[in-house]
Amino acid sequence: PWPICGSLHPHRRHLLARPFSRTETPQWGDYEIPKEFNFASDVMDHWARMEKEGKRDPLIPALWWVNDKGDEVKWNFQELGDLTRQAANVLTENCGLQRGDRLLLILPRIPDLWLLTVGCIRAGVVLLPGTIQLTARDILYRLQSSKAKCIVTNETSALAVDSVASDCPQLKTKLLVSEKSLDGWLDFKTLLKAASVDHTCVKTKMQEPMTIFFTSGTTGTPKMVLHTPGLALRSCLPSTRQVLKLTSSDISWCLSDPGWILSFVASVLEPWSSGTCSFIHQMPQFKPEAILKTLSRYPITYMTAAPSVYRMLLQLDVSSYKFPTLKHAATGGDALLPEDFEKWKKATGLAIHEIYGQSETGLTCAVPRGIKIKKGSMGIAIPPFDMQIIDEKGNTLPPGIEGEMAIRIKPTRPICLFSGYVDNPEKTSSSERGDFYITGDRGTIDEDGYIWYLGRDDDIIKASGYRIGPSEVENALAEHPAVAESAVVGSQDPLRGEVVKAFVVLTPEFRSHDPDKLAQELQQHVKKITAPYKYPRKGPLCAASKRMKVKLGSLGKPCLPYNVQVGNSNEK
Ligand code: BCO
Repeated sequence: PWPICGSLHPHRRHLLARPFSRTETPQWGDYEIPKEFNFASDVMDHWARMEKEGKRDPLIPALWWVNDKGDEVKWNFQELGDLTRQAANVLTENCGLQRGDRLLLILPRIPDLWLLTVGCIRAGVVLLPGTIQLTARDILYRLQSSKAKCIVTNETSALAVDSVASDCPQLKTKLLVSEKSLDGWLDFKTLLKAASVDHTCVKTKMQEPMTIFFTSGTTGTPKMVLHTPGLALRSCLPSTRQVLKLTSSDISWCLSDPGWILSFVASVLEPWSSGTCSFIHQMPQFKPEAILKTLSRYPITYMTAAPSVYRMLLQLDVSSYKFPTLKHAATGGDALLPEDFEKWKKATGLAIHEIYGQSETGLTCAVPRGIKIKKGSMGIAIPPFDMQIIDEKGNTLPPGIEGEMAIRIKPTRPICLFSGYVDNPEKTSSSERGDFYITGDRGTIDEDGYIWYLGRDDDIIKASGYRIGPSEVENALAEHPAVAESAVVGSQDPLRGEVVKAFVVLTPEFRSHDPDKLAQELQQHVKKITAPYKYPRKGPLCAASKRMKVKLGSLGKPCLPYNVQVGNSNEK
């Protein structure tokens, strides 16, 4: 048995109930750690057996993928079992990967991405997901810092990989997922067809690495967040199941990009641990109308998306669409505004349930289905996490007092919490204080155990559900000859929560340039240097060009509520 980390708040005790029968869902207790756990054999193969035994309808796909061209893929758990065993064989036999080797996976939302994800888990290959927005430079950094032996991508990102691969001596294999072939690249689709369906799944120990997510910090380059199979086991725990209450007849759509932990949790772990169908719509670009049409057209029962997605959907007339099967909406990645909750409820009749988590923590707090919703609160901590609000000395604070949101790690570190930042013990230990892992977020807790998020405790910018380190944008700007100095901050935005705002001091030779054009040039420059989602959407140059006269060299007008005056030291 796993010692309980902290006391369980009375409000959360009902979460320990076990409503599922052993025959239906694999069972582990909230505070039990098995010695070994492999999501592929313990969960995916379990559901394949349930299909064979007639306990899950094999006509309900486990993965249902569609795109804008009308293409469709439907695989049940038995088919996914064979295909992911084949994918595992491609990784070990064709790519020469061994247990513990690292693989960088950069693919759009195509079915192969899910095959390779489970293939890695079967083979014990450590998966490093990356968004398709990564530039050549981002890829270089990830390959070098992780020492990944294999990269898997499509033909678009393959060009970027080839431009940097010579600087990555540890990179042994490049695997292409495409209808075309490329010199120097193995062809995944051909190899998959030829691969055997027989594969012996690795018996993964609980402390072994499973996935690494890159996440931005307040300084420097993104950090590598290491997770063990505990992250996957977490989705099978009784209290976690109470959050979403998914069943094997649900169809769940997560709109997050596969590079992020939200997608890993909500399009792989959560649905498949419950035998639920994971639905994917691949869109070349984010189009709110297309999302509303998909929700109307397909029998989706459950959706998860960042608050900005809901906000963008709400810009349209949502009430003119009918979502006949949708029964649950969830959101994570950022705080949901109470007015968006109200608008969505008015338009669809459904509440939006908040989920709070980070790359380091996975699912941390949530508003489980059926509990009272307190608008503006991200819900209650989900066992085995014991979340508290602490002060700067690591003492827990009483209800209503603002402090840092922290997860208890002593006497026992929850197995589903990350095990540390790879090759960065200083950063790992600086994320701990006393008995707690500190999230970097500020908040309060109320008498019922509901957590109320107040904002970041550091410089990190939370824009559209992305976590952006200001220094990454400042470094990108610094490479443009027009930029003498810059400072990047988060700026409140009605659509995206926050957006990146850059204050730029121009070099003398650019001071006479057209500010509009220069602002656009700087934006394009950042999009090329680093993943485009980080580009500054606001800045004195950009904002000024629309609303006020630009006086080059001036800092602009004071921002309300500040009244900035210039005086000398003798003036009062
Ligand atoms: O604003 P622009 O149109 O000028 O630029 C956009 C894109 O068009 C552009 N872009 C995208 N891919 C590109 C590209 N440019 C060049 N090459 C490419 N390959 O770059 C800008 C990217 O901004 P964006 O990603 O915000 O795009 P967009 O279309 O505005 O999308 C809006 C959202 C809301 C769909 C998007 O921001 C989004 O998906 N947000 C959610 C992020 C998320 O899932 N976060 C969860 C993280 S995990 C976590 O927090 C733990 C929770 C448990």
